[in-house]
Amino acid sequence: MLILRSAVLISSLTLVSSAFAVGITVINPSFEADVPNIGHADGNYAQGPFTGWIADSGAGFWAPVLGPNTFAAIPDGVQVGYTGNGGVGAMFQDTAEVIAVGKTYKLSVYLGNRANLPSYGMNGLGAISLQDSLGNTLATTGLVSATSNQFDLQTLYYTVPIASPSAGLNLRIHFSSPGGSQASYDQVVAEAVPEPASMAALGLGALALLRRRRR
Ligand SMILES: [Ca+2]
Repeated sequence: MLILRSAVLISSLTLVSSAFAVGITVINPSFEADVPNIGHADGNYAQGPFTGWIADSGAGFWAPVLGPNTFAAIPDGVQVGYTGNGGVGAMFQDTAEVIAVGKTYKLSVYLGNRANLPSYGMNGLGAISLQDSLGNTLATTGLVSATSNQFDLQTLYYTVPIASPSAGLNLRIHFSSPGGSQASYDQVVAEAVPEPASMAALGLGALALLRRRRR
């Protein structure tokens, strides 16, 4: 009987854990909201700020012509974001999430490596970061690149430590490429996930309930 109850408890906790992951709204997460206005054989593009994102002149979004020159496929829709176009490029979005001590944040995004970058003298490096709204980096992939001609999923976690100077500021999603690089991005997903401390508290609470029932 105890074994059965423990199994029920563990599966309940697993359910609680996934139910407690709270989505953080990302505006224009798939880069489909606007129409690119600069013509290019590999796919039209737009540079600078666009819906939901603050981008410098080395970043924006584009609509790749799928195939061996760009990508075999893209994760979602027909457009993707990009950073770097010869020079450095960066874009970011400040979410409505207020950074709180003890919370864990998860960011996932598909990173793309356009196949014909070497023919432009470029590589596919990009960095995916969680920052606070003052631009302090909380967590970063560092410079990474995807498999040529495709998008690979990148995932970042960050748990806010006690006495974090970022507490109370907004959570920022930040993408960048150094000079001589270009990276593409699609399907940005941000979540707050339960931290181990509160999961342990939930576990203790469930255990207390179980003990009371057994009496
Ligand atoms: Ca898209």
